[in-house]
Amino acid sequence: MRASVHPAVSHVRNLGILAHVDAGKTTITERILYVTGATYKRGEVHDGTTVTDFDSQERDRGITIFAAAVSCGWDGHRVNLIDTPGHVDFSGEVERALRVLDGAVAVFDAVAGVEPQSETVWRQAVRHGVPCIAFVNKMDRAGADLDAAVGSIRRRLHPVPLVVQLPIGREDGFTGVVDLLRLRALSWADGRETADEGPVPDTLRDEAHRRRRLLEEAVAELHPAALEEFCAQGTLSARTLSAALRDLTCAGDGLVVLCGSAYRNRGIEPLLDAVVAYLPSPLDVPPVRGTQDGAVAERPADPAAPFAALVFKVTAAPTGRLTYLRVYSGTMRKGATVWDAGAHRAERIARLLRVQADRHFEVDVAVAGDIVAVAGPKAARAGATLCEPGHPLVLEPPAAADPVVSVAVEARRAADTGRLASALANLVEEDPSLAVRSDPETGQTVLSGLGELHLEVAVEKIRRARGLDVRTGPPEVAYRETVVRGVSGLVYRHVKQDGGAGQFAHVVLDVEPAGAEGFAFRSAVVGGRVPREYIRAVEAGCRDALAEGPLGYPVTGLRVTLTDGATHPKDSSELAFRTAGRLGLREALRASVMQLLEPVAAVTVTVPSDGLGGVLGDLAARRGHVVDSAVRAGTAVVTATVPLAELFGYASRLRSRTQGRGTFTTRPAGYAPAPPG
Ligand SMILES: Nc1nc2c(ncn2[C@@H]2O[C@H](COP(=O)(O)OP(=O)(O)OP(=O)(O)O)[C@@H](O)[C@H]2O)c(=O)[nH]1
Ligand SMILES: [Mg+2]
Repeated sequence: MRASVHPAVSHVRNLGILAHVDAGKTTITERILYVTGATYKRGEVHDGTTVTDFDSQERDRGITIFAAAVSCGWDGHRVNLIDTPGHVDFSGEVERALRVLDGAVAVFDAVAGVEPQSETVWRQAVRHGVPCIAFVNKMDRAGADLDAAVGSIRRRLHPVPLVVQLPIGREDGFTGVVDLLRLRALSWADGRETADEGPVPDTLRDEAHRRRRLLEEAVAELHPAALEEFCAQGTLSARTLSAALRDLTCAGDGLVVLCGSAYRNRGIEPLLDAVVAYLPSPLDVPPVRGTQDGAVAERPADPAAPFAALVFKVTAAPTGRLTYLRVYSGTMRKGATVWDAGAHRAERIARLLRVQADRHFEVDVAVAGDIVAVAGPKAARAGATLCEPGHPLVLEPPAAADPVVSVAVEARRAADTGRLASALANLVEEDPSLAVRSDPETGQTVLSGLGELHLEVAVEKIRRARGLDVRTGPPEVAYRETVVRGVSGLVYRHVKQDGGAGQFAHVVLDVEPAGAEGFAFRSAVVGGRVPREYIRAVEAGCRDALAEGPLGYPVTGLRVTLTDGATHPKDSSELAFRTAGRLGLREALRASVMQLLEPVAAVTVTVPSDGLGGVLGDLAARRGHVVDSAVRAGTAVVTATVPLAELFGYASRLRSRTQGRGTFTTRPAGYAPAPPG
């Protein structure tokens, strides 16, 4: 790997590999590293030997969980790649990666075409304005069909596909591609590592020319300069085509489509050529924008400009903290002091590292366009901007989705409680789409995230990395109780007169339901029969009684009126009245009709409209109450209130019912009567 050579910024490509789970992103990354000479061995996902799936859980599960950065050289360019996870539970990783990338390769399965998560990551890329090219992978599989895959891309994602290759051979017999720009055949014979280039096979010549023509027409329609040449000459040169494809890609006006079989190492070199030819360099994307003293400021991707970098990832391993940065402008040197503009804190860059998955190579400088890791910063979080001390700038942090799924976590050994707390704090620091809170009512520590697998992986990480014995379970639901029918004129006398200082307090209470109001107290005592300080003591006593009602839960939704009372000249005290308030209300509640309440969440579910019936049925089975449902442009949005106790497992259920297309958000929505029993 040419780690220390610094190519010009125009010769850098920062790109992500994005797709649905299992489309072959990690395999493509692995082949890219192999083809560019960055590795000497071809690793396989199923053997657990790839460079980017280096985490022990990734190897065991055969999926990517964490976005891993690698870099390699191709045709005089440096290609910095981030292999992202495809599983929807890890979309937070994809979001953070997209924030710092200039371009992406969207991978599709040649048999399945556009899959649910391909739609999600496609939309994420569009939202971030990240230009994409497409790679239709697994052309060797039975049922692989480039045209069908392109058709589904057009239908589902709505770009204008610009197919630049024609496959040679089908399925198991897929051996190479015709490059429609140069009209040359590239083939990868079994056992050969590199492509053989030759003339287009006779059997494919007519088809290749026909498709070249289609490509020229499609490009001419989108690109004014190409249209001019096309009108003047009736055709487009390879050079014009290539330049136009680059413009169309960077502007997001067309989608260059290539194909291959990563597993068989076929089609990787042309993919790298396309990355270099069509995807933008850091200079080709708009200057990064941030705020400086409240005003919007731009920084050019220029090594001579003031330094500014965005922290997009932090790993807080016990062996040391690494901060991953995308440098947007300027130059950062080892040993420098930088400024965390959001937190108003200086940080020192002790070491600068170029990242190759789990390996790191020390370098002395990083310049605009680079993605590097640094050791030294102690507090900068994901989303922080590090910049030159004299030129503060705050860049917009990556958006984090709200956690929707929760699990209670507890150390099996009480002695581990402290270690568990610090491990959880580190988890959240590394992955801002996780959240930890301790529930004051149930006493539980609750970990929340984007899905059940997300939480399972997070907890397993603690088990493996820290050797902690952790138990998980459904979070306990915090029930309440309320008054449905109260009592009036309840008399309570608190009298203790056994010599010494006695206690005397006499109260008369009315209790009524108060709906949404938590607790209201007033006094209707006339004639000063109970002095004001004692009335306050009665109120405090009533509040004490709310901690646990006759059903065993905190009490809410009631109004208490002190209607009368009596004092004793010697034995009355605030303490006595407080006790009377507490015991009096307790007795009053026992005499009242009480109702158990459970917490409910407002759930908003978004599904393709054909999944609406299933979603409504499932919500009903969970005792959900639909508040609103609307269908627009093929998408149904349902809002319902659902008891929290019924939401455990909903994320997985919704996904399996909707083939992963359904998403939902939740927020607390108060309490509702719980069914008896
Ligand atoms: N037949 C065939 N299988 C492939 C090809 N590319 C990848 N695979 C297999 O598909 C499976 C998934 O590949 P990965 O590279 O892990 O896919 P991924 O997109 O990284 O998956 P996640 O990171 O979990 O989302 C593995 O078993 C690969 O060996 C291909 O071109 N042809
Ligand atoms: Mg992967």
